Amino acid sequence: MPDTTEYEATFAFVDADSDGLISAQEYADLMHRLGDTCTEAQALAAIEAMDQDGDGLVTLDEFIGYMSDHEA
Ligand SMILES: [Ca+2]
Ligand SMILES: [Ca+2]
Repeated sequence: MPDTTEYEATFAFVDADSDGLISAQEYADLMHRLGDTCTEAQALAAIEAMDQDGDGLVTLDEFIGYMSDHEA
C-alpha cells in the first residue's frame, strides 16, 4: 500500500477552493504562483493527462492514481 499522505497534501495545495476537484484554472493559477508560465492549453493538457473519467476535473483518486503511475 503506497503512502498517499504526500499526494493528499499536494492535492490540497493545488485545490485552492477546497472543493475536492482540481480544475485547469486552479492548475494554471498554481503554476503562476510558482513563478512558472502556463497557458490555458498547457493547463488543459495537464488536467486531461490526469483526468480518467473525462469530466475535465481531477479528483483526489485520479490525482493519486496518476502520481502513483508516474513516480518510480
Ligand atoms: Ca478546486
Ligand atoms: Ca475526472
